[in-house]
Amino acid sequence: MRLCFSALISMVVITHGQSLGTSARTFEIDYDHNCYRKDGQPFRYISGSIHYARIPRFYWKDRLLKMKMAGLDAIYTYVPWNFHEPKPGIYEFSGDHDIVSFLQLANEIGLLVILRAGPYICGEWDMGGLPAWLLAKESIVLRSSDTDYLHAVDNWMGVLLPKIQLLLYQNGGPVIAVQVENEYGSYFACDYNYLRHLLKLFRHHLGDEVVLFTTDGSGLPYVKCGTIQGLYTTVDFGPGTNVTDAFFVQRHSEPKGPLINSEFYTGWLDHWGERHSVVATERVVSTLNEILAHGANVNMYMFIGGTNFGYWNGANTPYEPQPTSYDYDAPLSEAGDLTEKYFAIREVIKKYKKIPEGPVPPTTPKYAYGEISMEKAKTVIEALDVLARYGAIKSVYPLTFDQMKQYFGFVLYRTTIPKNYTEPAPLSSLYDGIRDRAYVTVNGVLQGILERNKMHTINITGTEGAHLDLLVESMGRVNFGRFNNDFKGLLTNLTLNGDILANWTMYPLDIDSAIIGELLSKASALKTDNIPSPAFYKGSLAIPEGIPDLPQDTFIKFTGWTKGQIWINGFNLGRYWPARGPQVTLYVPVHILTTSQVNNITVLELEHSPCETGKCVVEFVDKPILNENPGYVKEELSFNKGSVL
Ligand code: NDJ
Repeated sequence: MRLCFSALISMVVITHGQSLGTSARTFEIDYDHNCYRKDGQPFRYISGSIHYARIPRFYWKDRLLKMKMAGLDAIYTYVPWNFHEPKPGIYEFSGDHDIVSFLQLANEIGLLVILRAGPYICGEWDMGGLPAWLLAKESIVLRSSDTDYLHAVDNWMGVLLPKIQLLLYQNGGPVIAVQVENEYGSYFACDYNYLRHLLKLFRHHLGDEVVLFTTDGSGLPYVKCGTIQGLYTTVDFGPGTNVTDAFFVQRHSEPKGPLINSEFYTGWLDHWGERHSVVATERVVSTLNEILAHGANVNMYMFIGGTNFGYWNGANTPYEPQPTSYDYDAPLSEAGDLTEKYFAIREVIKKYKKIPEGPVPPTTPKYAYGEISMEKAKTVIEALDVLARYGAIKSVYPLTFDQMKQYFGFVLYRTTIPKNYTEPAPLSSLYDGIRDRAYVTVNGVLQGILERNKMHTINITGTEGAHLDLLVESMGRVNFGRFNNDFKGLLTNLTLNGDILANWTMYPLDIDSAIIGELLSKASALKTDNIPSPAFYKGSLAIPEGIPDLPQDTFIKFTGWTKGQIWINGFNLGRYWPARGPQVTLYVPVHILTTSQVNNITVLELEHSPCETGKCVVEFVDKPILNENPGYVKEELSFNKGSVL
């Protein structure tokens, strides 16, 4: 198998004989020498994955420079469709969503780009990057020739790809190759017409030159359904894999051309309630060395994982949502810190190519601002008038989030208790219909929690006519496998003591706008004392001006809190769930902090805060804790023994 290296020697010979210089920028596959060619020269890339949607724009340059200084030639990055088209025809390409600026920055730093354009991307991202509004058609078959799905894909790619076309390598940009779909061979549909449609669509917008490729697991069944003629097959595999066997699978589909591992796993993903995944550096560098010795192209997934800010995390099935941190035990930590894995990988790369001289950008300093007192502001129910900015929707039986065009976060579902239940009565969700967690209150007092795939029945008491409220939370949509069409909310009826509950009033909540608009204090209802109920807590962090090194990055720790969401100065940092782990701190990037005024902290605690009984504080610390794992324990809900009669 003649590879790039032997081509390199022959190229040196030719160089003496004739001028090879071509001014045109070209990037192509050389099937004769089984390698890429860049500007006519043999070329092999060593790449790392970074997802711009998981790194604040403030830090893009810092992370990309660290990747460059590790010796990387290129980066792989995903384009999450739902990050850019929140509603049909509404596009977001500014600020942290400014993909063009991100790619231009990579170009300026001297990093080439392999763009994973989707439309589906997996990536532990909500619904694998597909927008939830596709589910308005309940029968839609995602990732197929479904005409409504393809219509939406055509529209989206008609907006995205013209931007990318201008950034192709041959047009002066950094984009040397574009991935179509993602591990399609792992999906049940195996719809070649869908792939043919995408190939034609991508060629229409990007032209005939750019390298288009697919990525699939390194198994024959995967490459069978994952690719078609006209899309170059690449594979993915992690440390400890037999490299020869893995590339044999690629060769089954591509007898000639460069060997490419598009996802060499440097770590692995986490799920709430499981131990934090770590992969030993020695295992990573040993297989990396083998891959490079094969003369193959490689992309390290992830080189930096970053953060699932807001509600952006995905989930796997059986339903297991991923946490806010996407640290991935990657060479650069979630906060961009240089790790021993980073330097070990850099040493391996040095064996195969010259790496840039000069300083590696340092790990940014982290500061422990200490404990900040929090105070209960309002319960969700007390703030309903400012949270449900579009009012209420009434229906005999519950509607899903998707039917109400609510794509993330929370909906309050309200009905009344139909008769007196002085003894605990079972409140049940039929057929695992809770998507994904429901915080059940009677007249505002927390009774218990129903949870997808874990807790389908709880006992409640209440008087006839009392408010029975379920605050339903989407914990992230399935990003891998056939259950990608992950509808949210109450998908089935609820029964109380066996009788179906009817006549629901639903309040889709726009919490982020209420917090950004500082509306919580304007909510009409008076706040109650500390009864257990989903509630907002407020605090403020003052960072003095004039201190040379302040502010700095930090991590927020939730000792005594249970589960919820946190905003600082209106920025949604993500979910916290120390009661389940493994992460018990959240990364706070410095750019959301200020010294010019107090930093407003808003916490939505869905279960129990320490304020009910103890120290009502959150703490800013200078080190992350991502591996404390109390695991999943059936919550013994002591307070629902009480009576709300
Ligand atoms: O292409 C996928 C990538 O986006 C391949 N992966 C990666 C895991 O980090 C990531 O999702 C896999 N995902 S294999 C499925 C995991 C099922 C538990």
